[in-house]
Amino acid sequence: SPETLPLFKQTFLQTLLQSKILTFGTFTLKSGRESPYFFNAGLFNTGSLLTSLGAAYANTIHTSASLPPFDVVFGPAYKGIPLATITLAKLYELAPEKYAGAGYAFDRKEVKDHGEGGRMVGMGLRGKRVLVVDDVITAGMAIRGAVSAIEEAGGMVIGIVVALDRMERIGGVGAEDRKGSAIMEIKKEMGVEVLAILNLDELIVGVTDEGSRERMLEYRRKYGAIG
Ligand code: OMP
Repeated sequence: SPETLPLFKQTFLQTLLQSKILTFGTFTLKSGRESPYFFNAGLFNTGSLLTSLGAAYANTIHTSASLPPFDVVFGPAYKGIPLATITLAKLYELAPEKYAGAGYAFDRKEVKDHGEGGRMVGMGLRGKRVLVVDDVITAGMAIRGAVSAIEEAGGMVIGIVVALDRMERIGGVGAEDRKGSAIMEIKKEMGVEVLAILNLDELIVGVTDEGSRERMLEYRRKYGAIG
């Protein structure tokens, strides 16, 4: 039942359902898979929703026992930019002493050739431990790009936090050769911690509509990561 989830996850899930950020139906993903549910982070477009989202990221980060210390919260352009800023502001509210010195940064899509120039905005990354904040990881392409940009700027990625881990096997519609998820591969390959506010298993626990839950279970049997 939903009551087995930590309170902040229950609250977050209720917000997702009420605002239709999490919706049920038939959706074609980037991978070509037909998913019975979709998470649309673009709908966090009010002050109230943005505040709940920031609180959920901040709680996930602050209560993690495995995430190493960090100096900068980084959000990849464009969707990661409001995520990084609201998350750092909410972390500061949770524990002002702990996060007083932490900064935020983001990248530009195009390199600026005038004024202060460069690709990065916000706290400098050189020699800093960086936590990346993003929305959804499916195949992990967007995240890999962000990690290279941070390393080029002299930063060291220590972790990644996303709103939703779909826990899917890597590949397209017929990819039965791979067993792990993008998040599992990123953890192994890059040696960084990857956290999610919610994952598919938790969504399934929290979704009370029988039909939607049944279709999510079926989807998990078909495309769920193993291991
Ligand atoms: P990767 O860059 O391949 O990891 O895919 C992440 C992207 O998938 C997101 O930035 C979205 O464009 C898209 N997406 C969602 O936003 N929500 C979902 O529930 C599923 C997807 C998706 O297409 O897999």
